[in-house]
Amino acid sequence: MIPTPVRITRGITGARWHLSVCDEHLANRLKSETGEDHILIRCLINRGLRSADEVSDFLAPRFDSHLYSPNLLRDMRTAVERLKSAIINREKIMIVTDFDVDGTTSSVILSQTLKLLGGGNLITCYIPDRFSEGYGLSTSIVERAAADGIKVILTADIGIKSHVEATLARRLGIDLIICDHHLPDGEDVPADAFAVLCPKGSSGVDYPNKHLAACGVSLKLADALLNGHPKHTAILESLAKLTAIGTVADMVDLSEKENRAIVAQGLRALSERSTNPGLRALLKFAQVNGAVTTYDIGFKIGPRINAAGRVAHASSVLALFDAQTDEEANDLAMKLDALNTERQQIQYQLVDKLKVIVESQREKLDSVLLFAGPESEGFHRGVVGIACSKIVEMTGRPTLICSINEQGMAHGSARSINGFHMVDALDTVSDILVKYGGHPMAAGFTLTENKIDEMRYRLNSYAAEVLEPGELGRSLTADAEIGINEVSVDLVRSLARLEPHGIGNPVPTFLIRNVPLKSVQILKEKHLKLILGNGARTVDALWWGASGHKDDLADTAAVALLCRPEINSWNGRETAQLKIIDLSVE
Ligand SMILES: [Mn+2]
Repeated sequence: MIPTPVRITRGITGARWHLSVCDEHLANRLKSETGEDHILIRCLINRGLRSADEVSDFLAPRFDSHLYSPNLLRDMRTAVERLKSAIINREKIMIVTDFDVDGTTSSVILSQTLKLLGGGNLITCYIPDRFSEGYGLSTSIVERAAADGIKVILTADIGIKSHVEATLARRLGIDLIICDHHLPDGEDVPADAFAVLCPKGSSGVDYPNKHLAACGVSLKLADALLNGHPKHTAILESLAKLTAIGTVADMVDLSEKENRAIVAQGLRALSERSTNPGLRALLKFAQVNGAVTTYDIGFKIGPRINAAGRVAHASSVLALFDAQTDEEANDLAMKLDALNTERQQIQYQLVDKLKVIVESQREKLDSVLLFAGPESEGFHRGVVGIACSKIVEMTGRPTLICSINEQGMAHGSARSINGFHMVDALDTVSDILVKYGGHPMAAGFTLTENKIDEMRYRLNSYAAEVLEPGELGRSLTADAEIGINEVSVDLVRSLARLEPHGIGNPVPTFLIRNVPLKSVQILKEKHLKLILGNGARTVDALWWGASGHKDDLADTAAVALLCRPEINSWNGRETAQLKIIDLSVE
């Protein structure tokens, strides 16, 4: 879907506006084949759907039938046999995972499953320390495991590039089983690994879902391990809770059928009272009540789990999910909550500091932004990645932030925009980098402090070659243009069937043009409330944090909006209102 610019090219916030182009022929066909509303159909087409079957699967995600067979992952049978024989022969198993949400939820999914199969005291879980050990499996972890008599190492969210470690493990008599989702096309898996479960590359050729998170791969392994277990279905439905948390937090594509089924089931199960004291305590401290949404995971649950690995150690997350009593769980959840508050403060201070710099350079901002500073001045290694995302959101420019330690080494994170492949960009400066890696949209890198200015200069020269000026800056895309008269409670209900939202399936946004503006008022000193329409039927529109735009709307007769319809419940009565994303005076 190629979004085209609309006649109004910029909103009042400075963002460029686009409207998705619709294949009318396809829309008419799907509408007649499915009987669904035409606005909903347009949103579904924008999310990549092309057939009536895809539409019905999307609108009704099913955990019992939308999951693929775990055996489509090459090596699944080998991995299952080895883990089962380890349990029968009482061999020690060590689970090693990443310190983020995807990694920690994988650790809990795998250890709970192996315990259900009788692995109880054979299992240890290990998470490398972000600061002292860094990402991934290392030779020292493998050596320590061998010294401890470990016979099987099971990794999740790490390991796919651990060629040296796999060879070492084999030499030390350890079987390495890897659950990962980071294999780039054309690259081989570690030849000495005992089994590799990965939906991508050579090991995932037969697996249809290329967007499985590592916790999703872990769920597939659990599915295969528990095959024949009397409570197989109930256990998997329950494990979907943690899988949904890891899947949403890892920002994989949620328009994919299998991911959608996992997340929908997980949200359903999370909304019921959990039997796990740790999960109950986590939801309580995160103030998540009632029907849990992907927003709750992304903004309340995920950050609390991540905070441990960002400012302390991720092992406290494992302890939380292992807690046997509410008292123990509450203590641990409170600790995570405090770590999250600490992380937030460090992050807010850094982002505020960078915002001031960005504002002061507004007219002559670099195409690629690169900031660096010492840890002692708030450039904390645990938050530079999140800070990058905030600056990208604000500026629409690829952003890199480095945290410089006392030894003069700069550890950086990078976040990008469409059209600028971050790893390709880092390739062009690889001669001055100590190490780097990542995805098109996000990467990490290390270099010495004295090379930072050169890196900034060279990345901007590269950007001048690959980026058009029009690709920089914030841009917003509407799913469709609708009329103000189409905004109704029924429309909001119909659009709710697109949930759960996330990467690949954003909350739908609409363009409404030429709407009469009846009045504007400020709410709670910060927000704007617009009353739209004329005559008998009016629609309220709320614009959060936009009180500064009130003067721009003086003497305005009509506006164009990029907005999202919502339901306002008041006094038992439901009405449709709009949430404004951006506005333009007509
Ligand atoms: Mn991951």
